[in-house]
Amino acid sequence: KTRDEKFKSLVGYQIYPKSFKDTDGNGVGDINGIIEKLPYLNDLGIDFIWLNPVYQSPQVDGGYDISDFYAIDEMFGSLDDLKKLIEKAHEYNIKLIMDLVVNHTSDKHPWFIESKKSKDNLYHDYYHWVDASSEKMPNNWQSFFGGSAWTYDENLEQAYFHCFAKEQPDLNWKNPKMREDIYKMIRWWLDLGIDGFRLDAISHIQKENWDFEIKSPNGNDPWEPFMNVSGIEEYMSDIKTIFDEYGALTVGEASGVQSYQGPDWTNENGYINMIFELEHNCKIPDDPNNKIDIKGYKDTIIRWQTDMLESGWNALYIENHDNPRSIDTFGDGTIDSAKALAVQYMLLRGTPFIYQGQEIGIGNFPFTDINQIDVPDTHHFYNKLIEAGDTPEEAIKKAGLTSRDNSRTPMQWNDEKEAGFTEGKPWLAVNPSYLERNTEAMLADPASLTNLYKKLIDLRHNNEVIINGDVKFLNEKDENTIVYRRKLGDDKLLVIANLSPEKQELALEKNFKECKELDLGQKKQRKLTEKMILDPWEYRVYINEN
Ligand code: TEU
Repeated sequence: KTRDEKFKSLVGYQIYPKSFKDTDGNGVGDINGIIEKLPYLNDLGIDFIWLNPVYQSPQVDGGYDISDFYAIDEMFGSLDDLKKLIEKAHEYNIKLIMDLVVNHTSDKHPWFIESKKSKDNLYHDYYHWVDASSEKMPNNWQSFFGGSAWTYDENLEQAYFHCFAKEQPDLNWKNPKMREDIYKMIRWWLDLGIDGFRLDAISHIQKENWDFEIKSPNGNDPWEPFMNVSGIEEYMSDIKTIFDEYGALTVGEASGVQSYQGPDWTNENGYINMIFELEHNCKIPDDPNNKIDIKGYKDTIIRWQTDMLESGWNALYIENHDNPRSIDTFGDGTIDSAKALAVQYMLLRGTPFIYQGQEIGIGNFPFTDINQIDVPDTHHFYNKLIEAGDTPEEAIKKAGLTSRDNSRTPMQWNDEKEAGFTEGKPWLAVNPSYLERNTEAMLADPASLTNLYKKLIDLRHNNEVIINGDVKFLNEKDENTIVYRRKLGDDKLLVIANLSPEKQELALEKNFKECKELDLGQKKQRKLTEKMILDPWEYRVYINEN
C-alpha cells in the first residue's frame, strides 16, 4: 500500500483552545468557540487544525497532564461538542488533528492512583517506580521543568520518574499491557473521526538504564538519557502500524531526533509524516541584553532542509504555545519584521503551521509581576533568579522574556472589550496590542500581515514547486539574510528575506533569467539584479514559470 502524500500540500493552524474563543463567559476558550470561528479559518485558507489538549486534566501543565484520555475537560465542553467540531470542520474541508500525550499522564489519572497503592498493584508497573529513600534518588537525572526527575513516595519507599512536572509521571513503555491500553486509546480517537495526531514529547518515551549517569546536570544536555534513546524503534513501529491503517495525518514533536535521523522518522517507511525540530528555538536569548542569533537560526533551518531533501519531511513553524512570540524574538516587534519572517518560512520545503495570533502579529506580553504568569516553569525560573540575588524587577524581566505565557494570551478578534475573546474575565490578560492587532482590523486592510498569510497559503496551494520542488540555499554565509531557490523541473521560485532591522547588501551568486516578482502586498515591485541593497525586513519572491 503506498502512502498518501497529501500531507505535503497542506497548511496547518495551531489552536490553543484555552485562549482561542470563549462562548460561555467563563474566561476560558471552548470547543464551541472554535466552531464559531471556523469561517475565519476557512477564509484564511488553512487545511487542518492542530488542537492542543482538550482532554480531562487538572491543568497543571496546560492540559498536558491528562487524567482521562477518553473525556473532554468540562471547561472546554463535551465529547458531543468535539464530535460537532469534527463534523463542521469537515464540512469546510478542514481536518482536525489532536495532541497525543503518551509520554506521561497526570498524577490524578486512575492508573497512577492505582500504581501508588502498592508494589503488587496491577498498575504499579504502568509507571517507572524505583527503590529509593528520602535522601537518595535512584539517579541524578533532571527534569525539563527544573529539579530532580524523581519524586519520592514515603508509603512505597520508592520514587517515580517524571521528565516534566512531578504531577506528570512518565508511563513505562516497557510494559506491554500499558502499551496495549495506549494503542486502544489511539484507535478509539481515530474511530471517532479525527484525522490524526500531533505526538507530544514522543522522543522521550524510551529511557536509558537507571545507572546511566549524567555528567554535568548543568551541562549541555542533561536530558540525554531520555532523548530518542535506542529501543524506541519498536514502540514507534507499533504506533505507525495503527496510523497506516487509518491513513492518519501525523506530526511528531521529537526533540533529540537529529536532523540526519529525520528521514528515518519521516520518509515513506517512517513512523510519522513529519517532524517538528526544536533546535531553532534555542537561538532565542534568555537575557534581555542579548540579541537573537539569526545566523544560528538560519544554519539550523538549512541543516534540516538539506538533511531531509532526499527523503523525509519537515513541519515548518516559527511560533507555538511553548515559546515567546516570534514577532518579538526573531523580529523587532514591527509588522514589517513579522512579514519577512512569514515569507522566509512559509515557502520552505515542508508543511507549514501557523500558531493562533501569529497571523495578526500579537507580540510578547509586557509582564511586570510574576503573578501575571500561570505556567509553572516560568515560576521555577523566576524563583531561581531571585535565589541567585536578582531583584523582582530584574527577575520578571528575564523570566517574562522567555515565558510560554507570552503566546498563551487570548486571541484578539476585535477592538472591543477583552478583544472579543470573552464576555467575562479572561484567564490570562489580553495583550494591550489588541486595539490595532485584531483579526477584524487586519482582514480589512489589504496590506496587513493577515492578508499576507492568506496570499502565502494561496501560493502554496497553487504552485507545485513550493510543495515538491527541491530547495537550495544561496548566500549561506550572509549573517542576516535568507535566500533560497525552489526548483521543480523548469519551474523555479526565488525567496529573499532580510531578517534584520538594518539595510543589507546582497550579492546574488546566481541570477534568475526571466522571472517575475510575485505580488505579496508590497508598495513597489522591484527588479531582480545581481547586487541589491535590501531595506530593513525587505522580502521579495520571484517566480520563473515555464
Ligand atoms: O513539550 C515538550 C518539549 O518541549 C520537550 O519535549 C522538549 O524536548 C524539551 O522541552 C527540551 O527542549 C510538550 C508540550 O508542547 C508542552 O506544552 C508540554 O509542557 C510538554 O510537552 C509536556 O507534555
